[in-house]
Amino acid sequence: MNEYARRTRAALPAVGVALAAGVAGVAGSYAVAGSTTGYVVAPVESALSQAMPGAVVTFAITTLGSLGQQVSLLTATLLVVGVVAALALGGLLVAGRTPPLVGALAAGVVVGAGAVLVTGAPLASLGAAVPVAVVLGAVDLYARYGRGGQQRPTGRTAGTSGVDPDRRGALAALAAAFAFGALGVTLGSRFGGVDGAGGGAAGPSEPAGSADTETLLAQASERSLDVEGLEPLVSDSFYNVDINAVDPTIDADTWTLTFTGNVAEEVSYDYDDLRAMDSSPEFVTLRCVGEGLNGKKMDNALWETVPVAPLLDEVGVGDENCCVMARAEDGFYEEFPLSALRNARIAYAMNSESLPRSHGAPARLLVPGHWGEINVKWLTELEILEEEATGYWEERGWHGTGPVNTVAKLHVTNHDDDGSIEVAGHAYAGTRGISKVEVSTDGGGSWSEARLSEELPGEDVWRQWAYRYDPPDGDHEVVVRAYDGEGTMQPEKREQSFPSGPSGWVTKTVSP
Ligand SMILES: Nc1nc2c(c(=O)[nH]1)N[C@H]1C(S)=C(S)[C@@H](COP(=O)(O)O)O[C@H]1N2
Ligand SMILES: [Mo]
Repeated sequence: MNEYARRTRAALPAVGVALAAGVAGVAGSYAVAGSTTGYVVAPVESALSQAMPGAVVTFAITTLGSLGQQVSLLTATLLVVGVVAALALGGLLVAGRTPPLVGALAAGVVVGAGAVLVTGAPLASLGAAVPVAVVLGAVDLYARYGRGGQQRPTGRTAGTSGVDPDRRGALAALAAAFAFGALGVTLGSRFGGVDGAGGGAAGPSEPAGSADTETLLAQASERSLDVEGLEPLVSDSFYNVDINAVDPTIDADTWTLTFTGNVAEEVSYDYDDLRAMDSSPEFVTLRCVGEGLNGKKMDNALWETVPVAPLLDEVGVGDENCCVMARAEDGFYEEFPLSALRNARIAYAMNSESLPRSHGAPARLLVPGHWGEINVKWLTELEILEEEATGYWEERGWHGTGPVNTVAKLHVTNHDDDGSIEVAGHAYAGTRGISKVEVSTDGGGSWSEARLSEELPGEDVWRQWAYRYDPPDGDHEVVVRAYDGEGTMQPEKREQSFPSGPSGWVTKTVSP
C-alpha cells in the first residue's frame, strides 16, 4: 500500500464520524422544527429552487410534477448534511490539539450559529447543534480514554484527523446517528414545530362555517353526479403547487396585509380586521397553468371570502395605476392587472374550516377566472403599481397571469355489467362558465352531448360531465370538448402547458 492509500484509509473513520454528525444534526433539527422553515434544510431548498434556471424548473414541473420538489428537497438535504459533516470534521481536527470536548463543543457552536443564520430560528438550531456536539464529544472521549483507559497522544501526525477514531468507533457513531435520524424523523413529523405552529393550521381552530356554508356544501354534494370514481364538485383532495418544499407557518395573531406602492396612504389590516369585514362563502375553482392537459391540478372548494374592492377604495387607489404586485411570506410574488384585483377576494377559510397551512393560512388571494399562480397564498402585501412589472413565474418564462383556457377532462371510464361504458370528468372555463360538453366515441367523427351537473352558484366554478354509450367492437378513440358560457368551443389545437397553459381536446383509447 502506498503512502497516499494508507493516509486515505486512516482518514476514513474520521470522515464516517463526521458524516454521522451531519446526519444527526440534520435529524435533530427536523426533530425539533418538523416541516417548518425552522428546519435547516427548508431555507436551503428554497434558495436552491429560487436560484434554479427557469428552464430547469419548467422541466421539473412539466415532466417530474411534484417529484421535482422531492428531488430538490433531497438535494438540499444532502447538501446540508455535507456542510454539517465538513464542520464536524473541522471539530475533529481541532479536538486533536485541544483539551477534551473542546473540539466537539466548538463544532456544535459553529453548526448552531450557522443554523440560526440560515433559519432565524434559535430553538430549532439547538436541535441541530446538540446532536453534533454529542456525537463528536462521545467519539472524542472514546478516542482519548476508551480502549483500556489509556490517554492517547494528541497532535499525532498520522492520518488527517486530530482525534483519531478507529473503525469500530466510527461505525458505532454512524449507527447511532442513523438511529437518531429515524427518531428525529418520527419526532419531527409528530411534534415538530417549536418556532411556529408546526404541521397544523396556523389560523384559529374554530371552524369558520356558517349555516350558509353548510347549505352550500350540501348543495355541492347533491349536485355532484353519481358516477363511481368521479371527484365530487367540492374536491375531496385539493391539489397544491408551491415554490418551496416547506410551507411558511404564519401566526394569524401577528399576520398583516399591507397595501403599499402608489396608494394615498399605506394601510395594514390584521387578521381581526379581516374577520370583522363582511364575508360570504363562495365556490371558486383553481387550475394550474403548469398542469398537463388531462392533469389533476384543477380543483374546487367553498371559500369564505372578503372582496378586495372596498379595501382599494379605503386605501385610495387612483386610475393612474395599471397593476398590482402581490407578495407572500414564502418569497413568492406575482403581478397582474388592477382590473383583476378589483374583482379579487381574500379567503381565510376553506370548506368550513380555517384556511389550511398548505393553501395559504391565514389568508390568500382568489382571482376569479385566472390561472392559479396569481391566487397568492400566505398573502402579506399588495403593492399598487403605475407600471408593469414581472412576477415570479413570468421571470421563468411562463405566461400564467391571465384567464384560464377552457377544458373538459376525462378522468373516469366505467365499464358496466350491461356492457355499456360511462366516461366522465370535469369541465372548466373560469368566469366564462361551461354551457355544454360533447363526446365523440369514434375519434371525432360524430359528437353527442354529455349530461352536465347542475350549475353551482358562483362566477368561477367548474361542472361535471358524464356520458354513457354502447361501445363498438374493439378499441375506439373517445374525444371530449367543452363549450364555454359564450358558446365558444374549446380549441382543438394541442398546446403544451409551457408557457401559456395546456390546450386541445382530451382523447383516450378505450377498450370495450
Ligand atoms: N405564496 C404562494 N402563493 C402561491 C404559490 C406559491 O408557490 N406561493 N403557488 C401558486 C400556484 S402556481 C398555484 S397553481 C396556486 C395553487 O394553490 P393551491 O396550492 O392552494 O392549490 O397557488 C398559487 N399561489
Ligand atoms: Mo400554478
